[in-house]
Amino acid sequence: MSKNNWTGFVVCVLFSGLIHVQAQPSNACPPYWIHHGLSCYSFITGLLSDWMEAVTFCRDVGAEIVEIQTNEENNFLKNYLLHNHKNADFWVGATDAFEEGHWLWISSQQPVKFTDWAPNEPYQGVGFECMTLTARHGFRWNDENCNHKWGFICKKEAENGGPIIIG
Ligand SMILES: [Ca+2]
Ligand SMILES: [Ca+2]
Repeated sequence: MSKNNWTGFVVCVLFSGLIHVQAQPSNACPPYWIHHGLSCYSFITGLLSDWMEAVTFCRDVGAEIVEIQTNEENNFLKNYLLHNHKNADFWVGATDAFEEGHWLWISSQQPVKFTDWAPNEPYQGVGFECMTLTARHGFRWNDENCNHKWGFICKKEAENGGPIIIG
């Protein structure tokens, strides 16, 4: 690498770092919400709720119960729970209450496409219409009786979460 190329490389790396820092502003999420990608997440553990209460709570705070769209987002949630809340299950926003076996994300009404069901799940069928991330299987997915009381995860868009173009 010539001296000029090397200088360009260093400047490029520094510039990338600058963009990365500015794409994650500290005010993107409210206090106690976790910023990841373009979203903010709140892991509610102090208010054990049935699934419908969890849906309502998230809407009341201007969010939605979490909808998991990608493997990358799913891994973020699993890793966060494994490091911070490893002994309890958490409600997420999918249900097959409308048609047994047809799982929908409640916030967007879209069918669940990407999946990460735990071994032998979904298992119980009728009467088990709501989804948890289950601690028993490293926070992979489980169909659960909607009346159980668990913590839950709310999600909303981050403020200024998109990349900022400099220059
Ligand atoms: Ca079911
Ligand atoms: Ca199950």
